[in-house]
Amino acid sequence: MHILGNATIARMDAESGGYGLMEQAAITLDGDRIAAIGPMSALPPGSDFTDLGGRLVTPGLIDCHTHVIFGGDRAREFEMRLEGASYEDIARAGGGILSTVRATRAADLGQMVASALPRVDALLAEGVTTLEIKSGYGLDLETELRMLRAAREIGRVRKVSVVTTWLAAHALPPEYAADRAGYIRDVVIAGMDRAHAEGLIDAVDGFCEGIAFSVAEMEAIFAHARALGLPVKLHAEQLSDLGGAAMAARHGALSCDHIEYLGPDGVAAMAAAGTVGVLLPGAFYTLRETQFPPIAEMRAAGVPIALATDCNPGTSPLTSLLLTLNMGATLFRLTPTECLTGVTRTAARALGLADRGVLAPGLRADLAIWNVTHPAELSYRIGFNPLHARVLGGEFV
Ligand code: DI6
Ligand code: FE
Repeated sequence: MHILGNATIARMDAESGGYGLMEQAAITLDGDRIAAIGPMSALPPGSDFTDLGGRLVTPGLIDCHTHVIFGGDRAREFEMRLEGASYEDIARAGGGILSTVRATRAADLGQMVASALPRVDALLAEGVTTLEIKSGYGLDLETELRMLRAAREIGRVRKVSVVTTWLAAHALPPEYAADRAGYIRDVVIAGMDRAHAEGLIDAVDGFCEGIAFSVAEMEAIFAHARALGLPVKLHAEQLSDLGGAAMAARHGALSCDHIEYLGPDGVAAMAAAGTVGVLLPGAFYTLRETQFPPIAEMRAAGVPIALATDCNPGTSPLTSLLLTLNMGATLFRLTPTECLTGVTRTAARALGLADRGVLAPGLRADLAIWNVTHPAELSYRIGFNPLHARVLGGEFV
């Protein structure tokens, strides 16, 4: 048993509906689990005692939507846009998502891991203990599989739990431009079978948009995923309201992500299914989007709200979950309680993980310990990292 005492503990439990704050408290760890949480006065001082000096303890943070593995970068494209180039100019110069696909295909597994690690390390340095990583920049069978193997490898070489998502339905590669059905059959479905057989897939995702895959195409992909017993989630209503979120909710989706253009039917369907709405303020900011996600409607209907970085080279080159909290508050007017809940309890739910995201006896001992006294400070500051330490599965890292 290891007791962490003299702490302010934000349990983030559903019962409190907020931070579930306890001052002058202690948390007892037993192996990789939380054994007890209570007032200092009630806990007998154990042999293994760490005095946290009044620091704040929260659940380890969870980034539930990232594309952190990719080849190359798009900085030059960013520069060209600011110098006045159009999207077409950039495409002609070899830019856009297909430039990332070319660079990702050219990377072997070691290169994929090595180029992702600085981004992963930036997230871990801010208290992340669970990280979702998607495929989707290979768009051929071997590269999509390699991306998920690289994701698993990141979970071995770093102290973090990695959750993998099959996102072969991200874009149509040029070699299949005239054969959408062929791509879905040969890569999205055949690859899903192979990756699943290798134990590489924790969930299946897709980009449902005019420029990507239709609601009908995604529905067929989801039917296959569900037949394999895999949970689904969707990039939905990011640029337009196609009705993807309602379809995903009918398939029991864990989450629908982006959802700036989500309409009333989508909100109702997500509420009925208990589907989490994952808001991605980094993409909203980068694209200078003006359409806000329907947050008041989601609150009224009881759709749980999560926040994530969407770390990707095109629309959200963001590797800070703390800045994401601040953007959630400042851009979306979420309360600091909603922001922190969105990267703990609700983010865990968006990944289908019932053993974390909350501090309670029996759950995983994944903690973030902060040099602040009140949790609102985590959303309030801009570009400041007050992390003192992370605890992953009961181990200080
Ligand atoms: N939504 C996005 O904003 C990114 N992918 C997605 O599904 C864009 C990806 C890129 O431009 O690299
Ligand atoms: Fe995304």
